[in-house]
Amino acid sequence: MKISRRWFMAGLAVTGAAVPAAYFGHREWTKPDPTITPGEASFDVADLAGQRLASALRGVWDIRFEGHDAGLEGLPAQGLQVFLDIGQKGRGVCGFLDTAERLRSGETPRYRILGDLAGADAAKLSWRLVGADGLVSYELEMILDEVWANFGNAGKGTLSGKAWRLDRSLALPVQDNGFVAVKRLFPEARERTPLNPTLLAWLIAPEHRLFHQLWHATRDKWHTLAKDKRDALRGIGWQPGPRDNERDARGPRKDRNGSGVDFFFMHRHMLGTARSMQDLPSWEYFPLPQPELIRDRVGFARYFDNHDGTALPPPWLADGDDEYSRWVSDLKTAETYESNFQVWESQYRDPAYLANLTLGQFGSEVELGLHDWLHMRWASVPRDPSNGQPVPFARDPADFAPRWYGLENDFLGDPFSSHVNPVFWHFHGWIDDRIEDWFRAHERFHPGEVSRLVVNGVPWFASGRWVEVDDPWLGPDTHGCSTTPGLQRGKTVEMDPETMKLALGITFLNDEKKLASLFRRVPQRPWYARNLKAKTSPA
Ligand SMILES: [Cu+2]
Repeated sequence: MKISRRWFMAGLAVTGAAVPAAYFGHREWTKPDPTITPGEASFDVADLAGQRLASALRGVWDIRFEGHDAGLEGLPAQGLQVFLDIGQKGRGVCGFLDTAERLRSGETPRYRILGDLAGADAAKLSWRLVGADGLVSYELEMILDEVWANFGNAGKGTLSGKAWRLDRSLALPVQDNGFVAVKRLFPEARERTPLNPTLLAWLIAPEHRLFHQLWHATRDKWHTLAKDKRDALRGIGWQPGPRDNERDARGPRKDRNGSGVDFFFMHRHMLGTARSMQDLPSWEYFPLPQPELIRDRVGFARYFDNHDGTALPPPWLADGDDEYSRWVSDLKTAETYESNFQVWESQYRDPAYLANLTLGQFGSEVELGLHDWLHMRWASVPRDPSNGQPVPFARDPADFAPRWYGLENDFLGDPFSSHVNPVFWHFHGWIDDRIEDWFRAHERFHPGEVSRLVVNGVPWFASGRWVEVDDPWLGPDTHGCSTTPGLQRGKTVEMDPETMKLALGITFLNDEKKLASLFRRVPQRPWYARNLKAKTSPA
């Protein structure tokens, strides 16, 4: 049995005097107690709830004290901050409290926070402050309150509570020293390493957003689509690859059908155009995980300020889908960096590994593994641009409301918006550079078997034993069926935003009635008519 401050203070309040309270305490001490001191320690890590609490707490907080006895000895009243760090599955809380400047300097902060989350819940946290003399000088009791708490880390969190001086006798009147700490929101990459206005204007144009989404969508979904959907997409020129010999990206033959070549090629093509508008260097290595506060306080501060735009946005929660929430949070751990990303970094620069792969196999492997994970590891919680409210499952892929076209929609997890995010270009640069490693590997192991060739204005490779296809797919521009001009000058019907929305609707909608109306809008082109005839004629 331990006598907590609350319990003790309650005792004082009830009895109205210190002596009876002490007597009351004594009675508790001498009551027979069933608990014993614990045995050997067990290996404990934070459970999911604990990890979520840790993730809500980790970071930089602005703190102010209020009340008659506000403040901490030796610290100014204004400009104070708290740095808090907790290991990924950790239960120990480490932190510092001082002015924002001093926390970022080489000087030792005046207060260090010691605490733990063992058995903690957000409604009641209690940590100690260790002062410069090495003594535990204050106790902080607080509760965590989050805006949009259900989404985890998506809104502002506040910690509010009381600070108690520990060198003050409990017999003295209670001091009035409250505090409120507000968590700083994670600064997005676009605030730190913005794309220039020319490039942005090109990227956010409906045409480009829809193109990038549709290019990924039809090849991602193709193997799952029913024949009427496939035919409708063929009808508007948006089948992935040559008609009737499409190259899906996720079906059972994805690694043999050349879809990986399309993946590498389309992004190299896109990078070339973007780099003509802005210098977009590739990452040389994947950015490192968050530095530990206790070892590198200045690095910790820079990381949470996202100073170079490569820090990981915190994970978020998707209500009712624990599996997805857990996946998002696992993907963002340091362990995942060490267990997966570093392995990819090594393998995809290893000639012995690369020389066994065709370009299509390599592209497919990168696309489905590393590439998807890069997108999600660096993704921030998706938000509705109209009010900033988190939408954990992101925009519906067939929702084309105008608000989604704004600059701030640069969610990395959706090809409609991912290319608007600066991080996209730096990691796609890294992926693109690996194609050159692949070429060098083949030059070393079987020289002359892969030869360079410019295709569609892009430095590329001739098809052959190691390159499956000679016609990498860029959408209707390379495999469309029509040169009929669309509403926009210099564009075919197929590249018109309305046609692309139609194609996306066909790809994603499952409502029979809505689909029937979409099918009616598919123009009956000559090839489509021919196709139908061939299938129904007895010959
Ligand atoms: Cu892409």
